[in-house]
Amino acid sequence: MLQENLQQLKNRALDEIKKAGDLNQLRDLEIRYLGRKGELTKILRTVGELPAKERGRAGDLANQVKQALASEIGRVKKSFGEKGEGGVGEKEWIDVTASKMKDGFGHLNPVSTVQYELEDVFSSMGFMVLDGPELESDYYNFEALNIPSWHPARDMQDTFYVEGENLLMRTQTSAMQVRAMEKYGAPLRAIVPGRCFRNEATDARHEHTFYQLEGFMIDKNISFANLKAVLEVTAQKLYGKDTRVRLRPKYFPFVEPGVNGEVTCFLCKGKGCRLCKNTGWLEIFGAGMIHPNVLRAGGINPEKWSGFAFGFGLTRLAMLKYGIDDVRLFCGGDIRFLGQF
Ligand code: FA5
Repeated sequence: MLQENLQQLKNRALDEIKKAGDLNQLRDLEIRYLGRKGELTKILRTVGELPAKERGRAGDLANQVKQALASEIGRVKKSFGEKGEGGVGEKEWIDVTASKMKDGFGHLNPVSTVQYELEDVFSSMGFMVLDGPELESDYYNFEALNIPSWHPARDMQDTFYVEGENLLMRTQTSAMQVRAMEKYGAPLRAIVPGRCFRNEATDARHEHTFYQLEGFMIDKNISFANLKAVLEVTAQKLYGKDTRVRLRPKYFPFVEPGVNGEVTCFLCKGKGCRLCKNTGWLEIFGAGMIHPNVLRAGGINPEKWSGFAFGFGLTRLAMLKYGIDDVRLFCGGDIRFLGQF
């Protein structure tokens, strides 16, 4: 009797497995026959109630049926493409011809693009590229640069101070001059791109956070002519070979003499336009011969060595290059602004 029941159940189950149209139907069958409360499981449970001499054969048969059904369900599942958890199931598939989703790839910030261009130019002239701390000591940012605490020049570069620590957010990459001299001595050629901070009323040309690129060269017999030559090569690489450099006197306490550096306006080629306010020149850096006091602070003998230093407003260079008319856009966090470059 039990034998007959088992045989019938097996035939019925195999027939239904054959007819199953998808994985879900198969899983239902698996539960219906082999599950904890499944039909076959119920029969298996009754085996124990049979008289002892029938029990062995009935148990063997029930197990054979169980294995046959399990293996058939497994085989058909495979043919439906079930790959286990995390795999590609029967309803999932990969369309290799589909176009990729609209991408969200980023790109270099315009300031980085200009920075890397300048790094290439200066590396080709033997300058190291250095990095320095944004949280700087009063000493390296001011004192060592010939700007003692009483000096009026401090008023031009107010910043954010850490109370009681003698630390501040650096106002200029010039803060790396003495650090580099202490570490590398003379001769020395280095540039320092980096972020600077100032506490000042913001407007279209002034932000609390902006980028500069400092450079300095110290060697025997370095003169103003070397400064002009290096900056002219740089300007020509940036803006074309007809670009000229104009130097006009400007006071910075850490250079003597000091200058404001202008280059031929790349838009109008010097004729005068809106960008250069009809002067034909664009002011892009401050520079000068390193003051003897600064060389001394860096442990370098000014009787033996001389050098020049310059500082570009990197953010300003990016603004000029890409025609950006408001510096505040860089810190505005509006992705539509960056997406334009
Ligand atoms: C300096 O910072 C000097 N350290 C430059 C220097 C280096 C002179 C070496 C001599 C020798 P200045 O304060 O002018 O100089 O700033 C240099 C450039 O930084 C400016 O021309 C401008 O492009 C940029 N800059 C200064 N303040 C801001 C600001 N608040 N927002 C955006 N850019 C600024």
